[in-house]
Amino acid sequence: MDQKPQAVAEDPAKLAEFQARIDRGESIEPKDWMPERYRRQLTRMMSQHAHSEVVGMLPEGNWITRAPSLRRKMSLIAKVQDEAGHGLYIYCGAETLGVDRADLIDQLLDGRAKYSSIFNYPTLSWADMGVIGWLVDGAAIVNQTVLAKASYGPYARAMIRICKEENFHKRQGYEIVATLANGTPAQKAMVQDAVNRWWWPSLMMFGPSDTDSPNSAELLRWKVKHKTNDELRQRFVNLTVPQAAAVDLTLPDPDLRYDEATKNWEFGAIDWAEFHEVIRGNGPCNRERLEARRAAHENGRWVRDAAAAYAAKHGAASATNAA
Ligand code: BYC
Repeated sequence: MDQKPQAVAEDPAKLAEFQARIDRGESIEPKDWMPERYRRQLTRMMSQHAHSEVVGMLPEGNWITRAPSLRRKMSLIAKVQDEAGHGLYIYCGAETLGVDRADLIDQLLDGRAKYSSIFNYPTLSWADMGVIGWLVDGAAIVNQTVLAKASYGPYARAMIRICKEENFHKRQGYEIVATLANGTPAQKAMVQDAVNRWWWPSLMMFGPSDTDSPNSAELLRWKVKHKTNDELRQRFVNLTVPQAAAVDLTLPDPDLRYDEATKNWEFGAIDWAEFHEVIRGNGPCNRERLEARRAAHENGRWVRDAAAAYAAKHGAASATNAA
């Protein structure tokens, strides 16, 4: 995204006061003074997050017409609709930083902005709907529960509501997984295959390892992040291993083992070359996802135009009535 670090000379006294507010655990609100770099980091993170929610509708939206029952279809529609809502809350939150949502969306559509790597993988079977809810929303909850304490008020408040909805998403996913895992041998094989494909990309959602995460130190100092990428990834693995065992599914990692000393599930090496390829735009579905978003944006143009015309007319009418 076009938010690269640039040196902005800040008043040292204001900077010190800002850091003191952060250190006291105060919430930073839109009209408060903030360093330009804080504003840019928040804009980068929140816009990427909003884009991820909206692009994240595509892999699951793909299965709405093929849900195996009315109940499953209703849940999936509700979930995908929730993701649209999450995108809207976070775009609204990002706008409090003084950016225009239309510009952020342009950055997504012309390929300048990032969105979560996870949504560049294909959804090949119905079991993927269960596994996305369980693993992808599960990973998102681990990350977002901590972001709900982020120092920027509008972001933290959006996360509180979003996490409540993500919990429903995770449950609906795990229920699908448990049903298939207890089903016929073919259903069990289908869900195991989905777990095998989604496990490693889910671990990549937490971002590069701490030794290779250029933004973490600053975000931790400003208490946007409260935990590092590796700490959150470890927490997710620790929570998920017993959930897999409970439904008799295996995780595709021969190095997975419990360490009594640390009380952590140690896991094998992540393929960072794959992660970097995906975030460079070369994942299995990057092109398809952006094309689908561009088409949706173009097809929605008449709605935006109609809303703008209505607002202009309505605004003109209220101005006349008030006069
Ligand atoms: N994918 O310095 P780092 C959902 C980038 S949607 C792509 O560690 P940071 C859901 C990173 O942006 C949930 N890019 O960065 C929706 C940076 O690049 P730039 C989405 C990634 O910010 C529908 C570079 O790598 N959640 O739940 O300290 C259906 C270096 O990284 C990724 C969020 O967006 C990635 N996975 O930490 C179902 C959470 N990881 O910008 C579910 C909000 C890293 O410098 N974001 N990069 O060019 C965050 O918590 C943090 O931004 C991250 C990265 C942990 C993702």
